[in-house]
Amino acid sequence: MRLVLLGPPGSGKGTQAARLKEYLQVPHISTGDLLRAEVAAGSPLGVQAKEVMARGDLVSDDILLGMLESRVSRADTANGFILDGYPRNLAQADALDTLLQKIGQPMDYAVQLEVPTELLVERIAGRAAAEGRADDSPESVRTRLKVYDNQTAPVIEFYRQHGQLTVVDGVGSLDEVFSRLVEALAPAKE
Ligand code: B4P
Repeated sequence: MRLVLLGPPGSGKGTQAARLKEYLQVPHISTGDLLRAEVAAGSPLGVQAKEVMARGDLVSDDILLGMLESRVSRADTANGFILDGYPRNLAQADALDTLLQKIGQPMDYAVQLEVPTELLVERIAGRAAAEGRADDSPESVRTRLKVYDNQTAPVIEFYRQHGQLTVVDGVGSLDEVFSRLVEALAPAKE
């Protein structure tokens, strides 16, 4: 099962991917988590990414693709993976297509979590208070939402045109959203 989770910041991608990995028994690959690990380790890549992430902008496509290629080539992805946070623009969507063709593992699902903007802002404010993530400041959140509208929203259209898009309502409790995802993915689980 190869699944891409799409949606704006705060739509619940990371939250639901953490649950879906248990259900589908495939690894959860979050490009945000991979980048935050590089930042925490102080690697040259992390040093480059830190400022960009704190501003709420996208880290360069080359860095992301290199990171993704090396993660996807690990043995634990033999039965698939859940990709969270990638692709975030059309160039990344094309690069992912090429990568999956190269490894002979086509995409099964692109799932969009749909959540209204007011609720996104509310959820991220909640996380800012609880966890203090560097990119959850109001200014950075405004940038992330703008970047999403300008660069990531076209990716939704890309998957719609390829006939791979499934839209899931992301409003509700964690359990409610998870149940909808399970229902949407049920045919693939059988
Ligand atoms: P990410 O880590 O992907 O951050 P995100 O979009 O905010 O999503 P996340 O998964 O963390 O949050 P979620 O909605 O689950 O990216 C961070 C940065 O990394 C980017 O801005 C960029 O700089 C860089 N980056 C990552 N990938 C990149 C790429 N491909 N190319 C370039 N740059 C890249 O959760 C948010 C909050 O909502 C949580 O507190 C959660 O508890 C809450 N929540 C979720 N579901 C809820 C629900 N149903 N009800 C109530 N609260 C809920």
